[in-house]
Amino acid sequence: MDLAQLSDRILTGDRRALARAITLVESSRADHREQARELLERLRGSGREAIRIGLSGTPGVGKSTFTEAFGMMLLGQGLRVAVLAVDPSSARSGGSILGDKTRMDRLSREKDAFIRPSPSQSQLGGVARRSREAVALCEAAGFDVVIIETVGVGQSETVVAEMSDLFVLLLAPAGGDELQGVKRGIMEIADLILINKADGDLKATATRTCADYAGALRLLRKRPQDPQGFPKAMMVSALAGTGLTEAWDEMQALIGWRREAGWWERRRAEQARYWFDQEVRNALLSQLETGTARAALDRLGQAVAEGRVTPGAAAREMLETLSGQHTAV
Ligand SMILES: Nc1nc2c(ncn2[C@@H]2O[C@H](COP(=O)(O)OP(=O)(O)OP(=O)(O)O)[C@@H](O)[C@H]2O)c(=O)[nH]1
Ligand SMILES: [Mg+2]
Repeated sequence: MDLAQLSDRILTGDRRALARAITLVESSRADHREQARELLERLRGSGREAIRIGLSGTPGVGKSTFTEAFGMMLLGQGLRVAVLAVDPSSARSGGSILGDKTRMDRLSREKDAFIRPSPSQSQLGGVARRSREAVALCEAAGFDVVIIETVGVGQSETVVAEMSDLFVLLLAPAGGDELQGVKRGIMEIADLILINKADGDLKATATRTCADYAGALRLLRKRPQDPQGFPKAMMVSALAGTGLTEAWDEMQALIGWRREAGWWERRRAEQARYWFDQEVRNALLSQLETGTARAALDRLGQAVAEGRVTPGAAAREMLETLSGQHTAV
């Protein structure tokens, strides 16, 4: 199949073509990169826009269960849903792929849903680009909602937030008054905090946890991209299916307001700039990975260590070496 055919089939919403295209953007082979770029360029003009929801939470908080229940609810409203996982730690990805497949088995059988596990690669930069391009492909394929799931272990939340319109943090009910060690930076990027497992014995604890977070959110600096009452903390039960439509209503209210106020477009424009910047940086860094560059680094590093040349002069020579070589982005 050539790129024109592949792009046509993606535009008709063909999930197999979409899966194939994602495999293409995940490849690091130079000829595949070239094709991936051309494909994305072809699809750029599709004019389709999904609601991109970033979803993060610690292992076991219920991300998969929530995604399945929330996804099924969206399908029930006649929407098409894609789920992409971003998992920067290669050690985890094997297990979580299997886990997600089994836990999202209802959603994965639906023809209006598409589920794609994380590309297995340990470097966050590489995963980020592939995921962002996969999101773009899902949009072109006409999905209404794209859920980008990541396990909350550190930097990956920020990366996911940079490719999302909305960032949702999933938390578990917790006793005591400590805020589950949620980093301030993560709180600051959340648009909606959902306390999951608000059912059975955990209901009372969930109510307290929710109140704690609502209070903590009110103490944060007001963000210009939020209407009154946001960011918000709410209770859900992915297992019992409660609070899901309410959460979706809030997301839509937030999105509606941001569209009206111009924040939606502004944010997307900022994100495009951010990713451009990242691409340039990554490409420059990758120039250090070639054989010639490594040899020069070794040679000059040795010279610096032996005091034969200053670090500054050696760095300058290194950059001259680099500017003499060409590396593909
Ligand atoms: N009581 C209750 N249990 C839940 C709820 N949602 C998820 N669980 C349970 O919590 C456990 C973990 O759920 P998962 O959906 O696998 O959590 P996850 O965040 O995807 O976990 P990782 O993929 O390992 O990061 C499972 O045993 C679920 O059945 C809920 O709303 N209520
Ligand atoms: Mg999971």
